[in-house]
Amino acid sequence: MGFGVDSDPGRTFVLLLGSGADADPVALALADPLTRVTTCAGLADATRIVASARVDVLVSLDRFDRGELVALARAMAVDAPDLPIVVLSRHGDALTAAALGVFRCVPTDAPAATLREAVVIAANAHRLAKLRKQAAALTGSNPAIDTQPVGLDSVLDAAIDGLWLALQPIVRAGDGEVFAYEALMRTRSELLRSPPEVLDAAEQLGRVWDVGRAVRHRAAALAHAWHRSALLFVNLHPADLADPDLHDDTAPLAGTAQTVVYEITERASLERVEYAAEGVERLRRRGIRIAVDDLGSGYSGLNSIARLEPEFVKIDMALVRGLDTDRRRQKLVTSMTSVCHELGILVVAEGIETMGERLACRDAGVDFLQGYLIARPGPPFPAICW
Ligand code: G
Ligand code: MN
Repeated sequence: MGFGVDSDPGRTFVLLLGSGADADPVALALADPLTRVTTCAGLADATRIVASARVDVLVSLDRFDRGELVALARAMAVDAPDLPIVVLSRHGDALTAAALGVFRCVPTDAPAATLREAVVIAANAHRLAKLRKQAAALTGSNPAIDTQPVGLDSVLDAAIDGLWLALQPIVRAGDGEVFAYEALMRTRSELLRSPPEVLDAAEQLGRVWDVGRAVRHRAAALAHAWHRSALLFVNLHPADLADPDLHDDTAPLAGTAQTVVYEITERASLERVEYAAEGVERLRRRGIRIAVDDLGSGYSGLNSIARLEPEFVKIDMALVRGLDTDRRRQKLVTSMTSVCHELGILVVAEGIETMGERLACRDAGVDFLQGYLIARPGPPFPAICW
């Protein structure tokens, strides 16, 4: 097997990273009359081949060293920004792909057809990128956007730039009146689509504060235009509690303490976050209220309630799901709610999708309801639909 020249437009040249043998099972699975596969073992070989021969798609085997893959992805982002990298990974998730700035991740145990399909899509993307460059040259427009390195930092920058807040109403269980809206992070980014993907990327880069600041900046713009009595619930990452900007009197949202409730999730361990309790205390001194989010999602029981003494708790949708048909869940939610009430804490049930769940929440004594049944998150201000 070997590499051809550009006069072979119908063919796809794949460089398989992490394999010393052309008889590698993955190489055999990929090769067909139109797909040429060449193998190479390490970073140095890969860089040399990419520089000297035609390569349309890089495929990295699970055993290709992760550190070398990161180094290669960084180098390719500069030297060959249009060259797609497909990564075989035990955790074939979009996040890994975005984090490495690679084109796509395929789970190691996926069928061969899935990998072949990813390679075909990658090869087409590569063709398209080349054609767009030719078109740009032809029309005299500037193709700079295609040639910028796509490191994780710039992926995150783009996600933060395109960040917006969807609102989801929280209504009173008794009369269905809007009590508050939760601001939910959304992004227009292609690579980091969901909030957890944005936050995971930010965590990897040590840039969680940048995301939190952007969220609060957008939330402040909303809060200042607020002509409603409703409260605004804003999600905090535990690390945000140590951000000086959160506590700065001149920072966004600082002037709207009475309107804002910060949600702190139960999912993360607060013990690992230095200054968490102190951070909450500082917020409270400024009159900001706290909600413990995702209660019952599995992590720390009632511990965070004791530590944070929140004004609200939000019962996780995993507990709400099927509440009307599951006696154990009903007992649990009823007991949780009554303990919270004894502590002076108001209870929100989130993720309500059916009328049965809504009625069961009311029967359990829950104070406020949130979920698709009532309204999906949307641009300000989504209408209630029940
Ligand atoms: O962790 P937190 O509770 O802040 O996350 C809320 C997430 O749940 C948001 O992304 C929101 O879009 C989603 N969500 C809101 N209401 C519902 C619902 O009724 N069903 C489901 N499945 N998801 C919901
Ligand atoms: Mn939340």
